[in-house]
Amino acid sequence: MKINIIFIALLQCLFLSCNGISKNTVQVPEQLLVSEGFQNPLGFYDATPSFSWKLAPTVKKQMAYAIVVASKPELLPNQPDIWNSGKVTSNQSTFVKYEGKPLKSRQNVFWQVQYWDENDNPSNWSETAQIEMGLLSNSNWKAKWIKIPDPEEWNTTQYGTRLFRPQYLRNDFKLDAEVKKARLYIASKGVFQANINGQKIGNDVLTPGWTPYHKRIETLTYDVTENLQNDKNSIGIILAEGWHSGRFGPRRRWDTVVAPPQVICQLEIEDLKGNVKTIISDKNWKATRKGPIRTSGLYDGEVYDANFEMLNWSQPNFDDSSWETVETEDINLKTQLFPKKQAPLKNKMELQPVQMMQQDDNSVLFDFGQNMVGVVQLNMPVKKGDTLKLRHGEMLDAKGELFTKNLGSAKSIDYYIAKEDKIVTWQPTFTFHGFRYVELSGFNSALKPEKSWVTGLVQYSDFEMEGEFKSSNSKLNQLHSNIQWGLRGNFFDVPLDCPQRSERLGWTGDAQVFIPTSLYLSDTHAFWSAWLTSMREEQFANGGIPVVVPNFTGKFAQAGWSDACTIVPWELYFRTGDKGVLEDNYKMMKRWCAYHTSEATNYISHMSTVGDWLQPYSQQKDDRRGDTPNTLISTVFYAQSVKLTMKAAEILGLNEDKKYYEQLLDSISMAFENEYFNDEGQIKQPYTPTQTGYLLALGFDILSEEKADKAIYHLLKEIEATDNHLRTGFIGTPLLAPVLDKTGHTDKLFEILFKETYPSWFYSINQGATTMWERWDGYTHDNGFADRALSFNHYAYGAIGQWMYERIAGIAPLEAGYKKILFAPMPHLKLKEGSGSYESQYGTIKSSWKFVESDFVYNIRIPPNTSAKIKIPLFSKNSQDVTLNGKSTKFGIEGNTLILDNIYSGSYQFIYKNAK
Ligand code: RAM
Repeated sequence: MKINIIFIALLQCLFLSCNGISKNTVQVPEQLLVSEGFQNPLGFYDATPSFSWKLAPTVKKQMAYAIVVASKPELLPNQPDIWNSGKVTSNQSTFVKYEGKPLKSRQNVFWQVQYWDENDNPSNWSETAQIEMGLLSNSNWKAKWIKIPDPEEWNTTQYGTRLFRPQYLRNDFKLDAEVKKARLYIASKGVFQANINGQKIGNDVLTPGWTPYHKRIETLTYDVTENLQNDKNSIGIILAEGWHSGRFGPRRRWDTVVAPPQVICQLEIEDLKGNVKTIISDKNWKATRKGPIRTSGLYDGEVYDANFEMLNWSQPNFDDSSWETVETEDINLKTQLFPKKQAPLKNKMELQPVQMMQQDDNSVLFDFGQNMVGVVQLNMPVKKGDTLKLRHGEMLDAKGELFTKNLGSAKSIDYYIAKEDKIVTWQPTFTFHGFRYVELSGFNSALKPEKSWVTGLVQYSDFEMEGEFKSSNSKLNQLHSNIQWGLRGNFFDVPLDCPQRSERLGWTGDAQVFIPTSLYLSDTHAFWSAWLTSMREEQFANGGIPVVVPNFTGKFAQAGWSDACTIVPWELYFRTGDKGVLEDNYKMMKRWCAYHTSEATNYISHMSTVGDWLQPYSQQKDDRRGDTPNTLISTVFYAQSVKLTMKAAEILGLNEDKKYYEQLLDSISMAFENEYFNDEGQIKQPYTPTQTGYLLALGFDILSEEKADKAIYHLLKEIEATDNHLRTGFIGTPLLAPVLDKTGHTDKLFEILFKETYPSWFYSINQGATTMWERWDGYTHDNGFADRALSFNHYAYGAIGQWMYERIAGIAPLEAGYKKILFAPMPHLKLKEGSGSYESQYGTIKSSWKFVESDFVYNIRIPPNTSAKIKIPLFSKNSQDVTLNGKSTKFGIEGNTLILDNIYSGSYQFIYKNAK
């Protein structure tokens, strides 16, 4: 036996050394990312990127790192000609700033990283990652904007607005040398799809996306090396309205004078000898409006007529002599062309219908079982002359027919007109819809419809949905799923309020309440950061921030909404640890605070506000506005914006600023307390006391401790007066959980959260919600549809997700970016188990608990290079009842919790005997 063991050990030894692995070798860093989470980006935007990597799960801590950057992979790691950080003693493994010369347009660099673990043992160098820059300056563009000449008279839509028929633009060129590398740089005012030699370029949709076009238009970069061929080549672009032209946004729904779409592109082709040939959009291009996509708009849908198909139109040898010569326009220096700062929209998932209901001979209704956003792909037999019609809707009416009233003026109808008998596979290209049901009509009545005819293509910005949440309560799990779908449906290049009606705008208020939840659910760092760029560009000269970004509403700011400009940067920094977010946005935050000050008298703000939007049972004339006094709301947000700017100043080391904001915050808080609260901690006359009024004051910590203690009592009274139901709208609802939790009233919170009656989260679920709704009672089985505010995909009330992760699962950041994690689950008797997982910058964080008979079993996972504080409820006074990984451990006690602090990476199990 002994001999055997020795023999096996010998073998193992041999095996390990053969592979060059010795016991002490530290595993290499993995998942090398730059800036806001980009992996080997092509066409990158950031000339001074930051670097992040993950350590192997077995490592506790990083003691030091080294980064090398070179112009060629073969120079790594020993001859980095671009930048060498040297060995830096630091535990920082995320967002380490590059300190070499700013990277230039088109520059291609390669990098590696190495780290030293807690015993100062070095890892090997990582694999090589790379960055290729896009075109960073307008001066890099030789191309011109092109478009088809305007018609003598515009066709119009039924609303009298100009109809910009999709343009097909093409150009032929010749190559006489073998291609080494080719890049297509492209952008549009409108949305485009590019093709080379008959092949579609890229698999993204509605590019380039949506920014304040008058300031900045995003450019995409594609590697098209493989698409080119010797001799004759052809490039073709389809260009449609998108967000830029046509019917979009409140004013433009009816506006007639909007500029037509334009496109610009530059194809740079390097041959084996290093010669570069550049094909640009210019006067040599030809264009037509007579292509198969007859019309396409974001609100109204797309009409595709196959009779207009132009075989091989983006291939060489196509006869374009009947096409028009394009009009060109020079680049306007005011409008910046800049690489896209986030991943584009993509088809991210496919849904099959769960049910099919034939309505008559040639009309059938499909139910995808899930309210979703994107388009329907058809895969079905067609006969020449068929006009297939796809109508989209989120709900069915009492007769079981498609309900479309809530779409406003958005038609959301797609058509496919067949030119021959065949099996067609088709989907619209330049539109999107919010729907659960689709009605298909116009097919040959001899056919028996099949579910396989339609597939729902779910589209959203290309990020991963990594967060996981589970509990023993199925409605809570459904709520989590609804919140996820709210995110999928509305994170559509910018954070939208809703994806279906004739609105679909980047409402700031909705965004600021939802950002923490969104970051639990998904890797949306770059998404948010890109949106903040647009927000900075939209800031008014007086420091005001519009209520929607990009701005479509006009030149005014509103408290609680425009404050997104301080809340979003702060949350994004705190949850990712990326200081760059604060650096980029600090100036905007400061200017916003100054604007707030200009709207205040004696520290009480008179800035207008949307109010506690859609508070149930509002007594106001416009009942979408809640009862909480406007100036109370505005002053609270004034204080909150000042506080976050103060915190940002502290992180950025701006001490003078920090002091200034500290004092300002004190003055606002004092004025606020005097103005709105009496000695008993009650909202005083003539102001109307509301749940939201108390929640804002307590949630943002504006009251003195003494008043806050008293105010809780009045908040509870307000809640009891409504039979423990919420009476809060968009800005009050997100604060219910944090306030009741931090003041120790979790029983009350669970009661509100688990309510089945109106208004509550579960109430909408009981009415069939598969997404978050704009109103809790948007539809009810008893009364049908509400009168207005009828979006069935509005993520704002999904803000409760943050608390579900923090306290039901038990995962929260204690230090920025989860460098230190707080595990503090709150097992409530309404639940038997709860668990969650979060993909942090350092690796996966897991927390899961359950009751096993009378024991409380709790498992956590702490990723490398972080530490954690663990709080477990003190079920019995006897902390001896708890074991950690099978051994008894010494815990501290804080109030009603057992505490274990400064725990490093690894997996741990706690068992608490006799917890129930
Ligand atoms: C609505 C939007 C949005 C809300 C504003 C005030 O039209 O849907 O959700 O923030 O108004």
